[in-house]
Amino acid sequence: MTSNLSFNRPQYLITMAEMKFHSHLGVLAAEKEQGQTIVVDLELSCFYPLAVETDQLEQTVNYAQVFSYVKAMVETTESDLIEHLAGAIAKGIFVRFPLVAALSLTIKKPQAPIEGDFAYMAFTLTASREEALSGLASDSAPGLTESLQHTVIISLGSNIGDRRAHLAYALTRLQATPGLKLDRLSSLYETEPWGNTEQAKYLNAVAAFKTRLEPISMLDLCQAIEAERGRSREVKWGPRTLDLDLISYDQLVMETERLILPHPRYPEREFVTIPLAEITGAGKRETEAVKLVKSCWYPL
Ligand code: A4P
Ligand code: MG
Repeated sequence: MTSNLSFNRPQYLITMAEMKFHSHLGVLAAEKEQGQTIVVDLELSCFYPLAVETDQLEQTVNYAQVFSYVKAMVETTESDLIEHLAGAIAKGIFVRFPLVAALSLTIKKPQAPIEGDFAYMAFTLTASREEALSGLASDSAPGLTESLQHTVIISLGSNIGDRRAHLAYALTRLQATPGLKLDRLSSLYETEPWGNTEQAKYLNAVAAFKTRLEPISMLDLCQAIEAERGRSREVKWGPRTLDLDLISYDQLVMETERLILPHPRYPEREFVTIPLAEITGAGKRETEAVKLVKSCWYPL
């Protein structure tokens, strides 16, 4: 299989070649009734998968999950055309697998109902995340950067497992979402637990993103990312693999059942106010409870 992707900086490629499925795809009635073999080749160009360092399956694109998804799509499709099926699979992969930055997908029909000698008929689709998902966003303005007019401040915290890897995963995942761009990031701080003090120390940081997403979509996204790191909500202020709180969204003041802005408790928490002061230009500072660990800890 030859690569259809062109790269202008180091990339990470996952290749899934010659996956064979039985499908009822096709224009002709005979194809729909009897079905035929469909062969799929897939190349996934990824954002940096932390698994390269950590050897953890959840820090890369799990190709077993991608395989199950492609299989389900091909085996249950009601499409007539391989072009249509390819478009649906590509979009579904970007929505489900946030580390996929671009992909090349080829769907082959070795038994296409044509008289003659051939290996297969095929369609190839190559797309980037931004192209594939731009139509799904609330405004589909072509100048994506121009429409990133809001500033959202997010506080990141972790005190279970590989704390730094959890925070880096969250940043990578947020960056990979269309309509969000990392603007400023604080240093990494190690902090004494606040609230419930019978737990391990935290790593904390604060990040500012430019965005066009609505506040509630930001909350949905943050909670989905927490869940991906196995976050469970058992103890209030208790230990957690990953906690993402929305500190502010522009100058917006709002109070709904799910979301309060600015975050109601942040002014009393040094693990937020100290990194926040750093990114808003007040300079770096430390206290007994909030210690600077590393300045450049994630590539901006
Ligand atoms: N919610 C309302 N407004 C917001 C907002 N602005 N951002 C709602 C995020 N969520 C918001 O949050 C409970 C609910 O708050 C959410 O379902 C959302 O709809 P949660 O994260 O599920 O619950 P929680 O984290 O147990 O409670 P809480 O009060 O949000 O705790 P925090 O504020 O997240 O604090 N000590 C140190 N050193 N470092 C830490 O990072 N973190 C915590 C947790 C405790 N102690 C800590 C740290
Ligand atoms: Mg929280």
